[in-house]
Amino acid sequence: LRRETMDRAEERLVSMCEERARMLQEQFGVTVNHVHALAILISTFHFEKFPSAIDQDTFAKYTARTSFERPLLNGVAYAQRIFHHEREMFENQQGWIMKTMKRQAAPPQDEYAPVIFSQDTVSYLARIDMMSGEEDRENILRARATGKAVLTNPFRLLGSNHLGVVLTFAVYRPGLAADASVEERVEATAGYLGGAFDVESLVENLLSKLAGNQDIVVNVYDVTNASEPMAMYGPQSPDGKVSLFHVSTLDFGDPFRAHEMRCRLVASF
Ligand code: WA2
Repeated sequence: LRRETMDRAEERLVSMCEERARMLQEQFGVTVNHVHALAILISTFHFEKFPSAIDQDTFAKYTARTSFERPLLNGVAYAQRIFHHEREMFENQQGWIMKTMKRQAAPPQDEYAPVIFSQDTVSYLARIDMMSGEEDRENILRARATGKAVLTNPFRLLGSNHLGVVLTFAVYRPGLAADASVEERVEATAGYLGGAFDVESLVENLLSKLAGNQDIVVNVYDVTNASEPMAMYGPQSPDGKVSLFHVSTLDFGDPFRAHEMRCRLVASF
């Protein structure tokens, strides 16, 4: 009888964990696809039209109206690639000076990525050189070399201080071949479109709507380095005795990274 109870509980845990993992992966996927389409929108209406058909107001309006397509992002922004020799002219044209993530004047660098368009929900990103943050900088370099969606480590986001990950797509100048080399991609890079998955609050909101939510404890980890899993979501320390445990793999669309969901059943059964 005891064996049977355990078997049934285990079955329930596996199905609840798989349901949550598939739902989270699905929402990640649709969000990544929509940000990809936004990157193409920028290249089409900002770079292939003269003068550009996008300014801060149109970007803010369009991204607010389409935010339902990106349920796990707290907002999107576009950062323009600026070389050091262009900086003075750029700042004069914009009428503002770029700043670092720590809100200081940006020190001289070979190149910069100041945010020129932002959704109102992340207006605090405006004017910030995204290359001044370690995680964002790594994402920018990998995004433009690959032409694919890239994700950062989990880290504390600007604004909310919530645990999350940043998604970045490179925006290329028109005419880049589909089979372009890394050098050609870097050369043709015009800017970066991205946003942050606020995992701490938006995943919580997603999971809280599911039946049986009180009976299961969910953690999500970045396990890119298998020996050093990085916490991405969920309570820090396991509470109480762990009787049943299940791991579901997650695919968030960045082949460089690996993620997994770890579930524990907590209710008495
Ligand atoms: N977006 C939102 N919150 C953040 C953040 C970010 N990056 N970085 C730290 N907190 C404009 O890669 C280009 C968005 C980065 C895109």
